[in-house]
Amino acid sequence: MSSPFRTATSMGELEVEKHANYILSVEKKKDDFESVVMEHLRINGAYWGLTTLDLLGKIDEVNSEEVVSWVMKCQHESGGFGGNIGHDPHLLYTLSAIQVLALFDKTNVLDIDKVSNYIAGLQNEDGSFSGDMWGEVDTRFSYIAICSLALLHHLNKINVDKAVKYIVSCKNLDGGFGCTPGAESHAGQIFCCVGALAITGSLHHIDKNLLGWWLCERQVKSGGLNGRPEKLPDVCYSWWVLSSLIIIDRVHWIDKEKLVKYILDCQDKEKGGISDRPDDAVDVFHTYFGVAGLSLLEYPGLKAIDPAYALPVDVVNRIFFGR
Ligand code: GRG
Ligand code: ZN
Repeated sequence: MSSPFRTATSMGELEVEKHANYILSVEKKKDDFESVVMEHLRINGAYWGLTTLDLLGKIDEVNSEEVVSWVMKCQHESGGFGGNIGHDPHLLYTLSAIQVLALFDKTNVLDIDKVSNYIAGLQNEDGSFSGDMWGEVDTRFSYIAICSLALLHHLNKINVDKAVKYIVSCKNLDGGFGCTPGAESHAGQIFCCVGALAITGSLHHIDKNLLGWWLCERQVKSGGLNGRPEKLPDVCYSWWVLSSLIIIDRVHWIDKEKLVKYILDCQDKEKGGISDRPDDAVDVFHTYFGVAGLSLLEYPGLKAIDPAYALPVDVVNRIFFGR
């Protein structure tokens, strides 16, 4: 990969210390606006924040025992996890719980059969997955089920062939994927489908040149990426689009240097944190996607992140290769 960092000084630099302090401070201020808004998805916030800290080399500043004990209190008797203590379980929170435990090498505290039975129980006859007992179906949930079960070494609990068939049925003529069959292609759903196909060894279902073309067209003049045609750029697509391009081996089709500059321009250089667009308010979600995007772009000093599992590569290697 050619280096996107030739003009690093003219682009400014990643404010590593400030972003780490911003994330640590959000964790402490449990009563401010962002925390209240985040109350019902605190476990997702924990995954975004902690993964960012790990990529920045700062995860040791967190008390892992406190986090692990809190995560385990979010588990429901069904085996699934809620977004916070006492909340209803959902696949969205269950993946974050597993990912947070994986970051701390603590998946062994789980009753793996119980969690994986909860996940497998949400597979439908056509191979799709519902997000919870209420039944909404979406390729996001196919990805979450497949990623979670792979991380737990329990993919055999579901019908993988049918799960793949369902995902392929959500493929569109433009090469992209939507949330259900016939739904419009969107970069977020493309990440889910491409990630799930990568994890299950099914990438042959993708027309890489066609999809790569659609994805690289997401780059706009400012260097940022949007999520579908005619939409505004947003730092979070540095993850959804870039991870997909890397998985299908077409990342060299975008201008990496311009994307690095766009992400760096979205930093709050005083207080820390990254926003969706330059000069907007920062939040933990976009700070995670900005740092994860820079990690995918091999920005110096950051840990590498795995584009399919959305976890640092060393964590993924520990899970699959025991090192
Ligand atoms: C582990 C990274 C990771 C993800 C877990 C929840 C999930 C699996 C994936 C979500 C994929 C998804 C649908 C992302 C899109 C999020 C987003 C920015 C939606 C905004 O859509 P619009 O239509 O915005 O409001 P645009 O940008 O199209 O105007
Ligand atoms: Zn966004």
